[in-house]
Amino acid sequence: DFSNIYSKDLLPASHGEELTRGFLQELVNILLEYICKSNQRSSKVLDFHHPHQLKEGLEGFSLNLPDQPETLEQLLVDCRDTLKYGVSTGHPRFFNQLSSGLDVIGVAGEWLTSTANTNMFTYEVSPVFILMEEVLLRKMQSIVGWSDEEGDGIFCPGGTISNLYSILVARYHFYPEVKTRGMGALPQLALFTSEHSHYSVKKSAAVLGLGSENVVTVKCDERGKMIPAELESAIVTAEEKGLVPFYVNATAGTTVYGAFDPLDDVADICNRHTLWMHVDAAWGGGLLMSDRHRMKLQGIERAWSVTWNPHKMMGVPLQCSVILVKKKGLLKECNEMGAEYLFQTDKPYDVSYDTGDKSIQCGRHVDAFKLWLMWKAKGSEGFGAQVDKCLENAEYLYDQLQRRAGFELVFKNKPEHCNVCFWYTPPSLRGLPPGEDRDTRLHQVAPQIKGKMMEKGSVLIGYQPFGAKVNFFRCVFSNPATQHEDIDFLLEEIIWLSHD
Ligand code: ABU
Repeated sequence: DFSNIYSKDLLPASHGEELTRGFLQELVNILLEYICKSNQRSSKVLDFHHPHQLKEGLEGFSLNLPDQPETLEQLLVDCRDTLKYGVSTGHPRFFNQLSSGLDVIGVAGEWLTSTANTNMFTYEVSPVFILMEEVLLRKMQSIVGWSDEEGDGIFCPGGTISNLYSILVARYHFYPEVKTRGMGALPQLALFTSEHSHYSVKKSAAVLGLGSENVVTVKCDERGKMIPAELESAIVTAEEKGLVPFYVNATAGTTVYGAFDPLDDVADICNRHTLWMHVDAAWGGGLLMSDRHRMKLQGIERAWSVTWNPHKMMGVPLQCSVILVKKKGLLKECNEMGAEYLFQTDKPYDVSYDTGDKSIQCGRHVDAFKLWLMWKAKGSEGFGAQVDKCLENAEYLYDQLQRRAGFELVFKNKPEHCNVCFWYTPPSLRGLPPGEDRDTRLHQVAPQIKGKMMEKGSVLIGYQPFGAKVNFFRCVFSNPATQHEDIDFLLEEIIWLSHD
C-alpha cells in the first residue's frame, strides 16, 4: 500500500531500500501486465480519446502538474493510465508505422540503459557502452560490405538526423572551409534525391543552410525506384544552371512504396560526376541481415555513407538509428570542437575512445546497448529469420488482396519490401465509371475507415495520397508477432468498417 508514501521516502532516503524495491516491483508488474496484454489479440490496439478529452482528464487521470507531491499510489495509477490511453505498438495488429513490435530483450536493454543513466560523450562515463557502440558499428559496416580499413559511424536520434549527418559530412568532405567560414564561402550546391525519398533530405538541406529548393527531386518509375537516366540528366541540368552538384541520396526501402533504388547504377553516376553517394537504408537496411533478401541492396557497399535504423525492420525499441561513413576520421574532423572541460587530451586512457566529439550533440542517449543485447539473444541469423518472416507476411497480404473483391493494389508487382499499398472500394462505389467523381469519393474511403478503426481500436493501419493517386492504405510489417490471422482480420475489418 503506497497511499501514504511519497518519492522522498525512496532511495536515497535512509532506510528507503525496501520501499524502493517494493515500488519498482509494482511498476514492473504494471509493465509486465501491459507487455502480456499487448500480445493478446482480444485486447485493443488503442483506446482512442481526442486531445481535449485527455486534457480535461479521464477517470482521475489528470495531466496537470501539482504544487504538492502526490503519493506513490497515485503515481502507479498514473503509470497504468499512461499506458492505457496510449497506443499498443507491440500489438500484432498494429500496422501503422515502420517501427513496431515489443521485443522483450530490447525492453530489458532499455530498462538497463535508463538505470545506468549515463551519457555517450566520453569513455570516462560510458566505458562499456562506448565499446559496445564500436563493436556494433564495425559489425554493421562489415555487413554493408566495407573493408576493415574503412568505416566510421555513430548512433543518432533517428533516421532524419542520420541523413542530416550524411549531408553534413559530404559537404565538409568537398568544402572543409564551411566549418569555419560558413556557406558564404561556398558555391551554390545542389543535392539529388528521388521523388519517393524521405522528406528528411529536404529538411536537412534547409537546416544546413543549403536551401530546400536546391534539392533536386529525381523521377521514379511506377514502382517508386529512381530512374538512373533521370538522375544523370538532372545533374547535367543543374550544372548548366550554375549549381554545383555534390551529393546524391539513394533510398533502400522508400517510406510509402518500400522501393529500392538501383544502387549500382546510382554509384556509377556518382563516380562519373565525383558526387557523394549516400544510401538511406533507414527502412531497408534490415534486409541486409537476410540471406534471401540482401541482394535487393546490391551496390550499397559502394556508398560513401549509409543510414540504417535498427528500430525499424530489426524491431529494436525506439530509438536506434545509425549513420555509417566510409571515410575514417571524417565525422570527427567535421564536427569536433574539442571542449576542454569534457574532451581533455591528458586523460589516463586512450582518448580516441571519447567519441562524443564526432557528434553534433553533446549529451547523447545510450541507444547501442539494447541492440547489442538483442544481437546476443538472436544472433545475426535470428535477425535474418525475423526479417524473412515480415517479408513473408507482406507476400501473404499481396496474395490475399488479389483474391478478395473490392481490393486493388497500387502497383501490381510482388512487394520487394514489407510495404503493401492498396485501395479498398466499397460496393457502393464499384459501379462508378473512372473519373473525378469516383476519385473524389474513393479519396474519402481510407480516412473514413481509419477514423472508425481508431474509435473501435481493433487494428491500426496508415493511409496517404501520393502524387496523383488518391488516398490508399499502406500496410507495413515489422512486428514479428503478426501472423496470417492478423492480416485476414485486417481485411475483414476494413470491409466491416466501410459499412455506413
Ligand atoms: N521516419 C519514417 C517513419 C515513417 C513511418 O513510420 O511511417
